[in-house]
Amino acid sequence: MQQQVTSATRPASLNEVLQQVAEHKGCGTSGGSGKASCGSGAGQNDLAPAIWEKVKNHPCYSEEAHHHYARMHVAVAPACNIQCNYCNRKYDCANESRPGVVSEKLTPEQAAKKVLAVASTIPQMTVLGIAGPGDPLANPEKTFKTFELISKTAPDIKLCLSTNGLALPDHIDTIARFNVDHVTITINMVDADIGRHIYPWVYWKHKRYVGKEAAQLLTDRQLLGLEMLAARGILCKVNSVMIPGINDKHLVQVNRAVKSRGAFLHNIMPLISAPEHGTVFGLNGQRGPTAQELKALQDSCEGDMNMMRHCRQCRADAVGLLGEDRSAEFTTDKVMAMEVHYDSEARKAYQAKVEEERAAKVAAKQQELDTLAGANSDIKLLIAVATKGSGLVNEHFGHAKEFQVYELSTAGAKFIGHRRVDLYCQGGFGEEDRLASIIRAINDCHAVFVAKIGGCPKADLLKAGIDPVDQYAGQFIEKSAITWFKNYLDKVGSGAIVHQLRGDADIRQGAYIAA
Ligand code: CLF
Ligand code: SF4
Repeated sequence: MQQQVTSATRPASLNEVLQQVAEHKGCGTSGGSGKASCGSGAGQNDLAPAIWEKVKNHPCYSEEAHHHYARMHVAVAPACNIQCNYCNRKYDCANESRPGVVSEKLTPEQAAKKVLAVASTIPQMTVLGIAGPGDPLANPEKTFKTFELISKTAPDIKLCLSTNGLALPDHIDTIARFNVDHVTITINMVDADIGRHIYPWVYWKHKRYVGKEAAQLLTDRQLLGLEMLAARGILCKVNSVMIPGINDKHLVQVNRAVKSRGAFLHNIMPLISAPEHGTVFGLNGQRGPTAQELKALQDSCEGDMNMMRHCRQCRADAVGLLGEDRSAEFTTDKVMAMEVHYDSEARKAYQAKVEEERAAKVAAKQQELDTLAGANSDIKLLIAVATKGSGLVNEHFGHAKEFQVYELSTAGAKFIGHRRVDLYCQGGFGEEDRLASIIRAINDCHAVFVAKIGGCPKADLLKAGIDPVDQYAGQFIEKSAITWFKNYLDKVGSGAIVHQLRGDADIRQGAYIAA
């Protein structure tokens, strides 16, 4: 029989963690506070110091950090102990970005060398995650051997793990022993009647379970594992895949269930489903959510819990800032040929510079925000931003592979997601079909901020009602957005323009096509 952990039997530290989470949650309800501080957007002043220390340079646990710090995954865990209807790990395309996809599988020793090579080349790489391509805890020897090697050679790198949770309760002690301070569990349901439509089978203790029994076993193990992690003070994030018609309404209940068990952050991601992926959902035509459906669900959960909105649904061998992929620079052949000098002092010095830039960004935003104080308007609107990172408007429209989306209101500029797009610029000329798909991807936005843009796309964007804004090239995103928004409100106030609502936008489902 499984061990049951209840609030009465919870160790004191779980209650402490729940208390800390509850206390910093005060920032969570949207609007009003004047700070874009909800959920993973929480900053230094919103979190208990011990928690801030853990999240401040983790690009997934802190929205602010994801503009500055990178993560990498090593694909040491090929096997899985369950089947999800949205997963097919046979698919392997270097241009594809979605979970479960990798170009090469590594041994722990190869992985350890790769981590040192990346850390030496990308000093802002602060987190090593193991996220597949199968389930890390269905491959415990390889996973923990990798952590052991890295904790010895590069102790400044945070260790992170992402699991389906089935085997999690069996590995809590080992996770704690290796100082793995961040664990993600993918929880798509807490009701087996819903779960049986997502999981055809699970394999546990040498036995295959199917149907409702499989889903019940999985949810029991996931929630138990979550409580056990929280009891150890290990920060736990829950990922949920939003599957319209199957678990979309139910995810509000999942949100409450994981919050009450001590989860730090909830990340609701759109289902990626296309026939060419060969997944059950892809082949049976199961659709993913639209941008508005996803945002409405995230907004409805935000009152109850910290929400992550900057997830890029990474490959299991991703390298770089979230949203960029540098894995091609670190293939096994290249890494094995590299002479690596791991210099933790140089990394520290670089990261100190990053912190200076980050502090300047926060100060600039706050200064601009202060000038909005007292503004009285119910207007909320979205803008899209082309950026290469560092929180700056520093990417050309035609070179953008994604746009970051911010919601502007009198409370400030709040990051609410990103839209991946195919490159418009094809080496000297623009591709008309791609422009149409980019416009559909940001169709819910009033403006797009870019470092530079050509005449043709500018005209088409204007025709679609999206204002192409290039006067903030090289400047901080949030400060620029607030300045632009004040100007927008002035124009509405003076009658120069009429504020209009925008329509919905597409979340791109197909494979990522690199130019
Ligand atoms: Fe990797 Fe996951 Fe750790 Fe991040 S990713 S194991 S917590 S270091 Fe991050 Fe990628 Fe989203 Fe995962 S953006 S898929 S949430
Ligand atoms: Fe695929 Fe992960 Fe589900 Fe396993 S747990 S089937 S690797 S998505």
